[in-house]
Amino acid sequence: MSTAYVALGANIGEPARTVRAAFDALAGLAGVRLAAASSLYRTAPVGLTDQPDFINAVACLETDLAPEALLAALFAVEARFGRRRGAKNGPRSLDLDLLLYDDRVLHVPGLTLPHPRLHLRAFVLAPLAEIAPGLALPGRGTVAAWLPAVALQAIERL
Ligand code: PH2
Ligand code: MG
Ligand code: MG
Repeated sequence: MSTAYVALGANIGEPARTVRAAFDALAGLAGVRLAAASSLYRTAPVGLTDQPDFINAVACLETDLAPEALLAALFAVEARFGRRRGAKNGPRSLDLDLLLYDDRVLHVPGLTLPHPRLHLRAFVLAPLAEIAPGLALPGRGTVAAWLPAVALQAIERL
């Protein structure tokens, strides 16, 4: 069994409802157990700022799927929730990003582990710190240690 962390994000439709339903969808995947779910957070959009606020959260999964198979399963859940691939960083009905998979460091087309921007984004770090503050980011220290670096990003726990 491996441990993976997944970021959930949505800002189209009813995002809070979508993120809650997405936790259930993750729990229902074959070969996956939902080990922990963070609170939901309302977060200001990062990157493309002219779009609605996001609802973000993080899930801890225990899985016997390999990273690529888990990523494919995440894409299938996104599609089930009506995800269309539009503008980079633009609005989305549901985004599921694989953040970490054990302490794997991986660079293959379409998948980089750890997620290359996770330590720079409050909308990922705050929910991750809620469920795994002492977790080590391969090569970068703990989740909790990175939190002060993103303290100015607007984010509210629901
Ligand atoms: N996702 C992005 C780009 N910007 N901003 C917030 N607040 N939350 C997100 O999930 C998000 C974002 C690209 O996936
Ligand atoms: Mg994303
Ligand atoms: Mg994504």
